[in-house]
Amino acid sequence: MNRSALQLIVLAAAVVGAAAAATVVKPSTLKVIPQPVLVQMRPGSFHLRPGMSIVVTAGKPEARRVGAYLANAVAAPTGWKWKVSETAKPSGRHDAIALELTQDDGIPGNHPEGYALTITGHGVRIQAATAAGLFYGVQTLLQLLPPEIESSTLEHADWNVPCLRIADYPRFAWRGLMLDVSRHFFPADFVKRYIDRMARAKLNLFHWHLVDDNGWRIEIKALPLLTQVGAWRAPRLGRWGQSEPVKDGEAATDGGFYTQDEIREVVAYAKERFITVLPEIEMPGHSLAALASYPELSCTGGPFHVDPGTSFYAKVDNAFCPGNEKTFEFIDKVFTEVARLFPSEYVHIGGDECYKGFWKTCEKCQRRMAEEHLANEEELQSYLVRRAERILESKGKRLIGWDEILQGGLAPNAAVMSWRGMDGGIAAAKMNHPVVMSPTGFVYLDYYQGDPGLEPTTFGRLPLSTVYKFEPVPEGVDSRYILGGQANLWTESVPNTRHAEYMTWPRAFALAETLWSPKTSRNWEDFMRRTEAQFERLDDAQVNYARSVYDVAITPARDSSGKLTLRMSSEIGGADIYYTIDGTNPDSFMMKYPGAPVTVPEEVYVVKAVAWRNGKPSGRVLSILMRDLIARLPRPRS
Ligand code: TNX
Repeated sequence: MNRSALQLIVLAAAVVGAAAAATVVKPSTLKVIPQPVLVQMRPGSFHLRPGMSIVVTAGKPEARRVGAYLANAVAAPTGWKWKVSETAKPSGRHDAIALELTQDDGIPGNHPEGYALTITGHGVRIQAATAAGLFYGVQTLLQLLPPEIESSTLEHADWNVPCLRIADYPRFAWRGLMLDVSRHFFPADFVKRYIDRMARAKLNLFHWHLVDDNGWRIEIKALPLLTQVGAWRAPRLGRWGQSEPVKDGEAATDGGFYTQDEIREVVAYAKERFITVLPEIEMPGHSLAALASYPELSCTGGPFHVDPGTSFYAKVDNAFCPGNEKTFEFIDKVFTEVARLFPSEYVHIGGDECYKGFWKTCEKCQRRMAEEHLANEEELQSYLVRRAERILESKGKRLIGWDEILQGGLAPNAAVMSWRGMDGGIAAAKMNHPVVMSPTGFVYLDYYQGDPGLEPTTFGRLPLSTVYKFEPVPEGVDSRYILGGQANLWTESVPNTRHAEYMTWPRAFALAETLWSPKTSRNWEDFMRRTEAQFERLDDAQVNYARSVYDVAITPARDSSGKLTLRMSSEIGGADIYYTIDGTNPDSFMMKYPGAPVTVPEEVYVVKAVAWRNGKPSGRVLSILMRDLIARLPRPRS
């Protein structure tokens, strides 16, 4: 039995013992995400009032800040002014919210992020060994309040919280979410709101993908062209990847960047929410925005344009030249400023999808390979990553990169973020390197979350239920090397902030639960019940989210006799699917999908389907032309 399982049992025994007299109500009445480790409902409730006090452990500014955060969260919708005060032992107080920093045995599992939340008829008590633990207790408390807590308009609040005891701590220390701000730029205010929502879900790592081929988004004072040139591109409205190349003399008007002041603000804002900001500075590939600014760092010399969403891979040189010493001077300058701006232990150097074709014909690269006895271009990439690691280490940082940094040999102390499945992570863990699992098949938030016939154009497929099956620790791997997991929102097909939210929620709820809650507590139906409750909270918070779970998805196939069959599904439980093949709109009087694939004649022009639940349509009507369904069939092998 592993240590945390043992701790859980010891803890469960302690809590159950202490509460022997209490009536145990099923925890399924709560709507908290991620599911806490242990919940014990008790009879009664505690009434919240405008003039209450938050009492925190004396002499601990970090606890005071958590108290202020709670007071602000409650003030936003209610106008209540809860005062924060200090005392040596907050937990004795009646009629207050006590936030107690303590090393007592009652703290769940010796986990640095653990907390115990106790609500009685007399008050609320959160105990934790760290301010982070207190903060997570506050997050749970906020989720016990009605959805209106998320609103920013003044409400008349008459709020009770149920008596209970919760003991809780995370399964993984790295609970990440990545936002790509290069493919599309999102302003700092939005980034803060994004961080707010992460905090609610107890996610604690914000990976900021700050540079790529399509825009350099971080001010580097020693290299001003990065933002004067690299942050701007020609505007395009067409489909990403099919845009027209930049024309001669065309103005680069689309883009933006964060000033260092804005970066510091976001980092501080995240810190108040116990979220680490991990900056990513991509190299050696995905670097067209940097090369448009400083073309002398490429093998071919340019000139280059910041890419506006064309198909340029392998046609335009977008990698730094590792044969050129100036490349390393550039990296040093960038990392000097990045290391000062971000307190995070790690800096992410990208490392993925580097096209190495131009290195093959570059004199400097070939000379470097001969001098350094590098057998191939993969090893040349490794050479660059190792030097990047030494530069970072000289500035007190550690390196993390996408799993391609394994090609040609892993840098000595590097951590690996595994995106092309889990294999890279498994290989790195077996070499005793730290790993963050972030596989496309489970956590790529840029993929379609419902039927492509209903969703804004993108690619891939990642329904909510698949995210909920994410398991970061593969069999046979020592779990000590798996720091945790992360979902990634790449934004090629995400042109605005509303859509960034739509792609994130509710899938990031599923992510949060897989990374925080015990593996054994996973329960899709219960998760959906709680997710539906979270939708109301997001409505109040005016955060966009996808309701794709209520829609129908259709998967075509051919049966053994070659006939076309359609499988129809809805992710939400308890739904019936109705469909038509005559072009009319489906309702509950139309054909009911029998639960197994149906055969449909190919002369049909259009198929329409909708899910019904509780006597009403639950989602949107999916309408697909037969020829588009046929185009979805796997191509026969020739
Ligand atoms: C691969 S994941 C990439 C990104 C793209 C993404 C689209 C990774 C390390 N590289 O540059 O945006 O696919 O899904």
